[in-house]
Amino acid sequence: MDEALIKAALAVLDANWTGRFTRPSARLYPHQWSWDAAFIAIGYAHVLPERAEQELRSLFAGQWRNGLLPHIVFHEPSGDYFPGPEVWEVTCNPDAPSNPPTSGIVQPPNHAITAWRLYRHARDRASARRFLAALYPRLKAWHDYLYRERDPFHEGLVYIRHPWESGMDNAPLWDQPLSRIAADGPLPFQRVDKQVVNPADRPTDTDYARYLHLVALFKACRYEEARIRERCPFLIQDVLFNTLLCQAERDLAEIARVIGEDPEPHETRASLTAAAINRKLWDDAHGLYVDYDLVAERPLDVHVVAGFIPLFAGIPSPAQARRMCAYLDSRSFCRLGDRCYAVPSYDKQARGFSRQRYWRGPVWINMNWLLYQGLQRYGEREYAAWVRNAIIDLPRRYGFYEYYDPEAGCGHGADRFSWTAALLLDVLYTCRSETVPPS
Ligand code: 9WN
Repeated sequence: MDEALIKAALAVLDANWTGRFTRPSARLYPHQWSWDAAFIAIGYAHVLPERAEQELRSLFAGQWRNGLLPHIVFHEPSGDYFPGPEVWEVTCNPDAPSNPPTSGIVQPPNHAITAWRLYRHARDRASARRFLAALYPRLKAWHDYLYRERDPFHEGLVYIRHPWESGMDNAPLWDQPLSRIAADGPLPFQRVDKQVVNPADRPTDTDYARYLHLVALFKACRYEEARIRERCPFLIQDVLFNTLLCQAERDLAEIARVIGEDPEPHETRASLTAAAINRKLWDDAHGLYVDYDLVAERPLDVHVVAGFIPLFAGIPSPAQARRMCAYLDSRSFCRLGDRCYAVPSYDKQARGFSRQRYWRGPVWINMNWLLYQGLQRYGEREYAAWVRNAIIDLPRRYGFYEYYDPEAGCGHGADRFSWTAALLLDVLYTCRSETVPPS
């Protein structure tokens, strides 16, 4: 067991802990982000369970009355970040809280997954059950919001309406749908991100102009979903988002069971979503899942690591899973034994692959953590071990970065990045001990 590495990971989390929540990274992301909070709490579960609970409580303090869980909660006025609350102006919608200020979009729903893990790892089950009972109505309202507002055809597939909602901000997935938005002229705003990390790695100014165009549209619609849906040029049924929702519904059913609520509606929705992912998002020609563009009414033929994440929720059949593993183990992603850190975020053979640019090729620890669990679930031991090695080796050799070059290994983006530290802790602890008490 690597005590020094555990200590180093905890030091990163301590440095980013504010007493109420954990910043993803102190300089680049000084507020609380939604899916980061859930990943971070997974790491805390092993060492600081009270902090894990606090992390989720703080996040849900920003939940809207209609159930929307915002992608950023601005607990503290300090901290340079663009776009801040004055850009989002969410209080034009009566469902948004005025305090704490929040953004007006969401991120992938991994929160019930975390809550269920906290319970499974808890030493004090009675106290963990009380925590679950308090959180359950909020988690339920969050999922209800998604199925009610974001699934207009009642397919079991919810849409995202901004690239930031995917968590994979400038993945090549969005190039085509975003090209529908005209973005000319100089930017009327100052980007802070380009002063903190290498601007060449970040999304371009044109990307940002399009991101901001969407925010302006949401404000013009006063964040009313029906109006947004009518006018938004970007509506995508995303594989990763729906996969996490499916697993989150399964875990919410487990939570419901433990606290004496009805698990059945959650199980029904999980099955509906799993079936819809298989029916509509499976790409049989290549052996992975792809997103669906609701505006153009066609699949997005772009192969990213998210296309393999349905393994995490047990969605593919064993035959599909074998095909997915063969594709992972190819020149497009990372062949077992090659000089390559598993697994790049984008097809290495595709046009526009980059080893350094955000979500356009580098290795992200959160995606590999999800993949690792998925490969284990399907008994793909060898490839799972290969992914696990990357999750441990990259931070050990190069530090706790936001993402890594899949060939050279070196880190990019924000340093002292919280979910890298937290998910590394999870991998080290779950292997060491099987400390999970029997349920
Ligand atoms: C916008 C905080 C977030 C992550 C996202 C990551 C990046 C923000 C940005 O940082 O996005 O939400 O400013 O680039 O892409 O996954 O949640 O770590």
